[in-house]
Amino acid sequence: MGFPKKFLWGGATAANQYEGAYNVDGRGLANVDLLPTGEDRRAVVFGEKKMFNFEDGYFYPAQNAIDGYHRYKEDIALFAEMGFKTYRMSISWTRIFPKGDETEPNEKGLQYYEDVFKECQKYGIEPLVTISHFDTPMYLVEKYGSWRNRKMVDFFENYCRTVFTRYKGLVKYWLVFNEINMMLHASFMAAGLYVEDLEEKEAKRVKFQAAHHELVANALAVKLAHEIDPENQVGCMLAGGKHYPYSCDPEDVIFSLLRDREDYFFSDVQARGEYPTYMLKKFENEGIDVRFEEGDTELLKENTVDFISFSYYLTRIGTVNPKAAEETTGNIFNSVKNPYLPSSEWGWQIDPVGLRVTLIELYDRYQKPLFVVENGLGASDTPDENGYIEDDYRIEYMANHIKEMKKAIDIDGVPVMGYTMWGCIDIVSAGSGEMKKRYGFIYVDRDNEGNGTLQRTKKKSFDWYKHVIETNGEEL
Ligand code: P53
Repeated sequence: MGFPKKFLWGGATAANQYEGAYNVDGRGLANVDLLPTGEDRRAVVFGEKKMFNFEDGYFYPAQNAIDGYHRYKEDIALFAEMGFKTYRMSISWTRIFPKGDETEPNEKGLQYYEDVFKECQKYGIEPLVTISHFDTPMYLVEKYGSWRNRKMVDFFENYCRTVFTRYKGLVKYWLVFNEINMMLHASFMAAGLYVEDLEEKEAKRVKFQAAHHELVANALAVKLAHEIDPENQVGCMLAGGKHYPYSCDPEDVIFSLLRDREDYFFSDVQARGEYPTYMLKKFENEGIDVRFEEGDTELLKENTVDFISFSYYLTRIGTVNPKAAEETTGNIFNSVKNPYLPSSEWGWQIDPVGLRVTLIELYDRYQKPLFVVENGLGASDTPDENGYIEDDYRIEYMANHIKEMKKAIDIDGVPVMGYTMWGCIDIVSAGSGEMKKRYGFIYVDRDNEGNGTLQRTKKKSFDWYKHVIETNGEEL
C-alpha cells in the first residue's frame, strides 16, 4: 500500500522561466524571451500581437529570470536537501542551436547542461528533461514560419540526436514537448506560430499541420531515444484537467466530452500511434487538409511513448449555456466557475479530487504509467519580519493533491511513477510574466519589475516537503 518505494518525488522548472542569461555563451533568441509583462502579454502569447525582437517600453522577465544559469549549484543543493529523487527541467534549444538550423551544436550550451546533470548525479537526483518547454528559436520563426514548415522536423531531430547522444548515461527520463495541446491555443508561446493574419479556415489548417509536424517530431524523438540508449524512457506531456459538465443536461455532457477530446487528440496519437477517427472525421467534415508524408503513418505507429505525463492545476466546466453561470479567470482561458470549489488569488479553481479523476481517466484511456510533472499553487507570499514565509496555504494545497494521488494508487490501481511539484523554486510565471505569482518551496528575492537580490530562502513548505519525501508520502 502507499507510494511505490522508487516513487520519483521532486520539483520542476523550465529553462525560460528559470535560467535568465538569455544572451550568454552564444545562446540565440527564442520566442519565449519575447513575452513581456503587462497587458500586452496575453496578445503576444496567443500570437495576436507580433514580437520579433525586444521593443522599447516593455519589460521582458525571461531575460534574467532568477539567474538559474549561474546559480544552479546552490539550487540543486537545496533540492537535494529536500530529498528530491528527481528534478524536472528543460533544455533551452537556442543554447544548443542558437539559430536552430545549424548542423553543429554550440559546445558551451552542451557543456552547461552536462554540468547541470552531473550536479544532479552528485546527489543521486534523476533528471527528467523536457526537450522543448515552449521554446522555439526565433530565427526559425522568422525564416521558416516555425512548426508550419516541415523542415522543423529535421531541425528538431538534429537537436534531439545531439542531446540524446551527449547526455547518454546522464539522463534517462525525457519529455519531448511541454503541454503539447497548448499549441492550438497559445500558439506563439507554445509553438512560435503566427496565424492571426490568416483567414479562419486557413489558420486552422496551419495549426493542425504544425501539430502534425510536432507529432512526427515526437515520434522521431522516441525512435532516436530508444536507438541511442535502450534505457531511455520518453513521455508525452499534456496540459491536463478535464471539463466537467456544468449540469446533467446531456448537451452539457456531450459539450464537455468533445472539448476534452481536443486535448486528448495529442496524447491519443502519441500513446496509441495513430490519428483517432474523431480527428480524421473533423478534418474531413471541415475540409482541413493536413499533409502526411510517406512513412509518417508507420513512424507514428512504431514509436509511441513509454509513459504519460501531464500538468494538473485545475478542472474546467463545459456548458452550452455559459450565461447561466458565473465566469472565472481560469488559467489562460476564461471559464465558467465551479460553485463547489475555492479559487486561488489568480482565479484558478482548486480541485484535488480532479487530480484523481484525471489519473483514472488517463490510465483507463492508455494503460501506460503516469507521471504528474506539474502541480502547485501560485500565490503571493509575504515574508514576516524575519524574512520567513509561512505558506500553510501551499502546504494544504499540496497535501490535498498528494492525498488524492495516493487514492488513485491505492484504491483505483493507477500506476504513478512520480510527482514533480511545479516551480519548486520561485520562477517567472508563464501565463502572467509575474514574479509575484510564486509556487516555490524556496523564495527568491525578485519582484515583478526585476528588482531584488535573487537571494534564496527556505519557506515553511520546504521542511514540510522534505518530510513528505522522507516518509514516502505516508505523513501529509
Ligand atoms: P503560470 C497556463 C498558462 C501558461 C502555461 O502557470 C501553463 C498553463 C496551465 O495549463 O502551463 C504550465 O506560470 C506550464 C508552465 C507554467 C505553469 O503551467 O501561468 O507548463 O510553464 O509556469 C503554471 O502560473
